Amino acid sequence: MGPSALRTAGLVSMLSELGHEVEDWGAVQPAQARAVVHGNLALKALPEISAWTSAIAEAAYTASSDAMPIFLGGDHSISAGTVSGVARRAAERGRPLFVLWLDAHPDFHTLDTTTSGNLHGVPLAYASGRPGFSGYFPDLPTAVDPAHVCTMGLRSVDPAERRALKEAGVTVHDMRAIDEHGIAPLLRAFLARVEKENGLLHVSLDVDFLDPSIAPAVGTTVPGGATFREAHLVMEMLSDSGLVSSLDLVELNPFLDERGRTATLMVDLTASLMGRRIMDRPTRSHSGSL
Ligand code: B3U
Ligand code: MN
Ligand code: MN
Repeated sequence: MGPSALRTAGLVSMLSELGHEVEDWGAVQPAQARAVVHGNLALKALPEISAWTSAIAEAAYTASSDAMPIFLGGDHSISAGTVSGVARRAAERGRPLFVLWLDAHPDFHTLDTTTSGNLHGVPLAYASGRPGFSGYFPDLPTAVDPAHVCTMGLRSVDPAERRALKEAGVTVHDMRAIDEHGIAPLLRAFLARVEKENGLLHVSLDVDFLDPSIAPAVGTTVPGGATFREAHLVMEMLSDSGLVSSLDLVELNPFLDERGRTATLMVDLTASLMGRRIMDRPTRSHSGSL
């Protein structure tokens, strides 16, 4: 229902009005699921999600050949496919792929460490080549270097994830860091790295990055999330950078929404990322004269 709600909230017409040429590719069809059995009996829908991951990775690879794909979820497990698909494309182009993960959670569990068994908790670990996926998820053509991953907005991290994030060297800007430093300098530093290394940038926006008071339509609300203004600022800075090459909009559950306000906010945030401005000049995101 998430993709339908984003379409109903005007995603396509908004993009067209901003001057972008849009092709709606509709729904990806999953590959045939095959029996996959894992020792962690908590895992939910492993054969289905594994099959979806290969179909989504293929679609992401194809769509990123000469366009900027926007992937609509659905569960954040789709990003196992989207990130691995665009990583394969980036590698082919000889460009490093960077990932900005905007989420209350790092989604950095392996199949062995998740206790909830919810596979929306594993996509970043899979795409960055953490061990234990082989034989259960599709073979990864190209892993994202964890040193190229930046998570922002974290406020719910399981102990196994905390250890793995440190060990892998993922950049973590949790809510405390955002409160202490402000979101702009943290993002600016990451974007400077992407630019310096001539990278491509995949942005994965989980609805629960946002504070539940402005974005109630998600199954896993966590208090203390990004504000309306922080979220728009992030999107505007990403837009100014010109570095974003693909985007996920995930975890929207319209069943939990209030008159479509979360879907509308996700579309408006996408508009900021795709060029909408308050005034008809780019927001100054660097120090200099005002
Ligand atoms: N880390 C917990 C909670 C969670 C992760 N992603 C979401 N929730 N949306 C887990 O279940 O893996
Ligand atoms: Mn997530
Ligand atoms: Mn989340």
